[in-house]
Amino acid sequence: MMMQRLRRSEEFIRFGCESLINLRPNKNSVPRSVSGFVTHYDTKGKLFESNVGNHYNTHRCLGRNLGMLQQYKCFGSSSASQIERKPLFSSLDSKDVSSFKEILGDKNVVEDEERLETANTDWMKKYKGSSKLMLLPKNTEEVSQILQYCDSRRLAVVPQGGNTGLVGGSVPVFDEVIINVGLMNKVLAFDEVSGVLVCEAGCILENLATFLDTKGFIMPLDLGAKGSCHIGGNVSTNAGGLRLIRYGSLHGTVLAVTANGNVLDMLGTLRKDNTGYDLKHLFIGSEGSLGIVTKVSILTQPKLSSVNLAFIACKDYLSCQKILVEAKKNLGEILSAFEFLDNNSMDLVLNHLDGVRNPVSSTENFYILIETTGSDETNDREKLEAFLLKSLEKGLVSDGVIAQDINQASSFWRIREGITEALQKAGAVYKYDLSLPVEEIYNIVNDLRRRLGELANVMGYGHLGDGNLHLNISAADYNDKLIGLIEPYVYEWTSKHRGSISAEHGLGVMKANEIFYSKSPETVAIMASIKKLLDPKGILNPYKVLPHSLFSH
Ligand code: FAD
Ligand code: 2HG
Ligand code: ZN
Repeated sequence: MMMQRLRRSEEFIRFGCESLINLRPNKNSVPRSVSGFVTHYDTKGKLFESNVGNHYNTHRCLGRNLGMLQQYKCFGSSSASQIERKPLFSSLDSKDVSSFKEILGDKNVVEDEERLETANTDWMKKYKGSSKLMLLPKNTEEVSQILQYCDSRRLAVVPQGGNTGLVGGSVPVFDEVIINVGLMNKVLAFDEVSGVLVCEAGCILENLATFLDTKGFIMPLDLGAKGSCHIGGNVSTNAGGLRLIRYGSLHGTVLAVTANGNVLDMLGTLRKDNTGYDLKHLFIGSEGSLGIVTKVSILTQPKLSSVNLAFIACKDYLSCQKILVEAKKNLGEILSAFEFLDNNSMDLVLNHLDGVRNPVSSTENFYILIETTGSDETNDREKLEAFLLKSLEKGLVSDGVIAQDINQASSFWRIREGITEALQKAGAVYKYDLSLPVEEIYNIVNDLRRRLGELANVMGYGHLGDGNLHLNISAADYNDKLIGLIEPYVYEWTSKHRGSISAEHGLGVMKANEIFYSKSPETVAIMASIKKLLDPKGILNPYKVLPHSLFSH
């Protein structure tokens, strides 16, 4: 009877698919042309020009360098709204530029204003520094030489990858020298027996995926920014993404990184190596505050022949939770993604992205994407179908479709992966990336909705299978009233429920001062000691990750 119901509704469609994974939106899904705004301040820190993009006229950005005042106002941060440029850092002079040219050659020392404008501005166009120099090293040795020089002159630096970070970590706060590793983009080795890939840090994630595809392998991580982000940036942020539920975090998959100042060569390809402390883990997720990752060795996975993707609708959050529990039990060995979005997120995508439509016929409160990856086409497909039928029978699912070809699968993924882009287009966005117990995840969305009322549109979506909520608040503009209602409320709420205020995006400049909501003072003190050990002069990505007050000298 249930099968008849499905056939009648024509919602669940049988399909066999060789490899959807390759045909997910594979063009750069990171638009570089998101309309933004630029706000300038005069030397007294007074706003004198607010420009650009339609609805942004009255906006202020979350982070801004206040010119000669050498202060940085963070509207997005409740506890420390002003950051001072540390006077102990030197200012760049012409001798420095000449020295860098000697190391890198003229071409790779960038002073061009237009290129610097781009490199100084983050993907969201919220954070903007005023660096006068970008360096483009070509190998580890050059990175080492640059860092040694900067250290000797006490010039602050910002390591930069694809600049897709969402917490203001990849751009300068003041005049830090940008070190972009984009020219270090070679695949160095691939072992088809072990699946270990060794490559330079500046390889674009999607290029690595394309390379591996020719070898019959896949990367263990995948994210919406894959067309721009670098593997070095991924390692440095410990990026999570869409497949963490299946392949685990980069702490498990990255075998070694090489970090600089002094060259720490930890580029092993062994899966097992218990000779003392495993220092590479310090560089995974340290957001460029301890060293520059120049090479990565990563365990990749064989590409399996059967990938299936379902897009389903649910009435309530409790049903989403139950489906997750059931999916882990019934699809465990083939489950490769479990993502969710609420109806506000769906509406946003439908309103702001071209060519997107809701694949299910009815509007519901929640939508879930379930992807399976396995090696038995018939069995895997039947398994997923049976699972969905059972969920429908139990009343957990109200509607759903299984992609019947690669284009459909791409269009389903486009909805989930397109939310960040749609948010950018919608106006000002306040972004929170939280880990919470799964049963609590939607309570914070509801609480915040009640708290903000008509002032803003609150969206909840994310990696439900990993307990990771992306809480996004979309509003007409950035304003102090709204931020005062959101922060520290969101951080306190998260802390009370023993969650993390940064599940996968890092702390950057946005949350450096908020670390205590998720880490004890003792833990932070040890982190600060490690920072002092590896970066005694504090030149690597200052003002990021750790509270500014810890590094006043
Ligand atoms: P950047 O943004 O350039 O830098 C990020 C941080 O790493 C900075 O602190 C920088 O200083 C440091 N860094 C960069 N390269 C190096 C290096 N070689 N050595 C040392 N430090 C370095 N993130 C997720 O976790 N999951 C997602 O699903 C996800 N989806 C996204 C979707 C979109 C549309 C966008 C725009 C972003 C998304 N992100 C996601 C955030 C971002 O893409 C990731 O954090 C990514 O790992 C950043 O890589 P990047 O090369 O762009 O690094
Ligand atoms: C995602 O999962 C990314 O889509 C971005 O981590 C989340 O925009 C966001 O808040
Ligand atoms: Zn995410």
